[in-house]
Amino acid sequence: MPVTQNHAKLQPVGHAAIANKEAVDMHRAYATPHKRHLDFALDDQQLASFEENGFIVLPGLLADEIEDIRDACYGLREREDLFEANNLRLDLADDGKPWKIDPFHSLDLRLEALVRNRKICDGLASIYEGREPRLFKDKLIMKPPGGHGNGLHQDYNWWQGFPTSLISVMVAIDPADKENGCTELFPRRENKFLTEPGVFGELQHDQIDTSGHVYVETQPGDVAFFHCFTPHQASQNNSNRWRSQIFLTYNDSGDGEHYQAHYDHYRWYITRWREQEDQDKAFFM
Ligand SMILES: O=C(O)CCC(=O)C(=O)O
Repeated sequence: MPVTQNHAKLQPVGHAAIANKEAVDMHRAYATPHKRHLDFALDDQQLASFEENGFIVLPGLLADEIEDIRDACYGLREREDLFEANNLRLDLADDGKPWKIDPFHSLDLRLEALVRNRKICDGLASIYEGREPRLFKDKLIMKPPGGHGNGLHQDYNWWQGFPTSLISVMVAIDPADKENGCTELFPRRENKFLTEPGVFGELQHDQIDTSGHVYVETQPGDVAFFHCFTPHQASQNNSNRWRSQIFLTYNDSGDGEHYQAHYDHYRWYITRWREQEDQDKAFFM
């Protein structure tokens, strides 16, 4: 069984494309009149590692907070009001168990707070030269036993036309390992978009340098940051355990606000991908 579905025929729409680098630099200068102290900034070695590989793993970063976050995430599985065929937030596995909720953070105050957690935001701000991150997308991938994985891709494939400052923050809720389909990251050797512009599609393994591939085996509260050009994949869950992970994606606030535009785009492509016959009945709830 293929690990993912083929979306190659879908054409993305570029919202808010920022073509002019000079304009972006000027906007960033205005967006950051002064630098704040960042209590949880990445250190120089971590920043250099992120710059070199396009990802960094931060074991235990949210170990103190994870119990509350996990309770909130597990609570969403019990929310019967969410489980409606036309609810675009939900993505179900073949057996009807929840595979993903996207977006999810607004469903619980503890998850709303996570989006603003300073350990996450300061770490990102240190990558963004002191500028605050802005939330762009938030999803909870629960990957139940038997749930499918994701083929090799760069996230920017889905976000073409949006700023290239996008970085995803993965927060481990359940223990993750090779058996239940942990996230796998490949160092970003080339800081660029590698597939055909304007087309949704995965990467082939021979398109990238696969050396340095990492299975991100995690304990609850471990965190990883990875850039939108960083190739990654995850295999099917071949265990009888769930593999819940949060993915929060942010852009550099110097690049503006794109959350709503992203979800407009997302709504557009998932209704076509799911062949939703009656568009008016689809909703985010
Ligand atoms: O579930 C994972 O580990 C990876 C998810 C992923 O690749 C994605 O959502 O883009």
